[in-house]
Amino acid sequence: MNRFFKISLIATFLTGFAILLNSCKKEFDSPPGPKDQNIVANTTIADLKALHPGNGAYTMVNSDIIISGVVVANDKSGNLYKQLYIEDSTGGLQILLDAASLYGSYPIGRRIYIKCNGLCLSDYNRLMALGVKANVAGLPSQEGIPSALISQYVIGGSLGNAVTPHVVTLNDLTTNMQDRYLGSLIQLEGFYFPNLNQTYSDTSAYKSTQNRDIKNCDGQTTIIRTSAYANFAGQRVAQGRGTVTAIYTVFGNTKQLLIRDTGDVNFNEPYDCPLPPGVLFQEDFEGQVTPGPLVLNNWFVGAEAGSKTWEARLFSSNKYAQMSAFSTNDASAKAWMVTKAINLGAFANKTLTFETNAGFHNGAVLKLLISTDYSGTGNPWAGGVNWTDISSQATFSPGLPSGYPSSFTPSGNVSLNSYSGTVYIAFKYEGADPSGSSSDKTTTWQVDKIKVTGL
Ligand SMILES: [Ca+2]
Ligand SMILES: [Ca+2]
Repeated sequence: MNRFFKISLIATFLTGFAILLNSCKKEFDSPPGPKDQNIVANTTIADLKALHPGNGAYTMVNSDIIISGVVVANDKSGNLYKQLYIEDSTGGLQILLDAASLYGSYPIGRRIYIKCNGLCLSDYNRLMALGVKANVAGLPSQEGIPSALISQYVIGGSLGNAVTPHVVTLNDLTTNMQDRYLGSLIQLEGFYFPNLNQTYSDTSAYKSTQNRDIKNCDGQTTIIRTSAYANFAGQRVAQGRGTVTAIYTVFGNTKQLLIRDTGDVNFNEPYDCPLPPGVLFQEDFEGQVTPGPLVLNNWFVGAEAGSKTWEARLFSSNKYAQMSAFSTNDASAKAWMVTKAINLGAFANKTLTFETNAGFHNGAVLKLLISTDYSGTGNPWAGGVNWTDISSQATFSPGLPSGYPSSFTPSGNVSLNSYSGTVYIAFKYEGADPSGSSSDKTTTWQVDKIKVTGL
């Protein structure tokens, strides 16, 4: 072994030892990644936001304000573009940065410091952001901090800081521009998508941003707003009920939630809301998108004859199911709307109620049917499925030959005491629109507030 080789062997050994020591030290002494810089925030996010009066003004920061916050949302999924949301213990704020793939430098959980002197606060329909003031086509505009200047204003700190959403109710969120939760990561519990048959955003070439209603079992509704450029835009919305984590934003007086990706939608509980005591089934159609097809889990809606069937409609802030053969030119119109399975249990007194309204009444019939042997799927008119006509037990709208009665007609109590176990209730429309009008039976029948109780 020559001298040179011996030295290099020792050097290799020492280097290896040093690396070993170094990695041990890292493991025990400091978390991975960069440390917080030698910089101290002197202003809270809430105090910075309080400088901005609103109304789309451009509020220049002219003093050495430094804020610090942890990244709670970035552009990783594409739902946000050229922006971050950061939070400290007082509030959240949208930060505009004129650069793409920000998530590489600013992952969720990274602390950042922002030297605000020279930056500009403004709001877009009351959602506040921090950026720069620019002139676009001769008009003032708030824009992202130019990418070449980002390092002058934004200082990256430690990674892996805890990001915990604020668990709130919809009533906790106001559209006041200084609302503590605006721009912050919040979590709402007990929500679901009333229309399950949709994607998170636009999948067409137009790529328009889309609002999707979510609803809770108290009947409150809010919006999840998603860019068509989000990588989950084409995914079908979550099919259950549960918690949603999101950045709380506003557009004027409208509350809007921005999810970071579909991992923020934990709708893992059963879809249907728990029913009040004594209620075995109820449907008021308020979750429907109108006008449009009825979208109801495990119901059957379809035409036995003719081209039309029951659909969702809205009038005077009330949604309901509607069927009319008017203007179909169908010689026969038979349309079924069958509920999902209703378990009558062992109650002694079981009662069905509903409401109807009949417009332009010229003889089309609405029948109320019940079955104990329908399977819950497939054509309810198929051979072997038995339906009992219990229409005579209910009161139906008297209808008007022209226009509509001023209100729905309650059915009265329809006793289901002779039934037990699982039943299906069907509303069957029977009409016709043959050539000419003398034999038309094209009444518009509307059904709402179907309810079965057991006591
Ligand atoms: Ca209704
Ligand atoms: Ca006709």
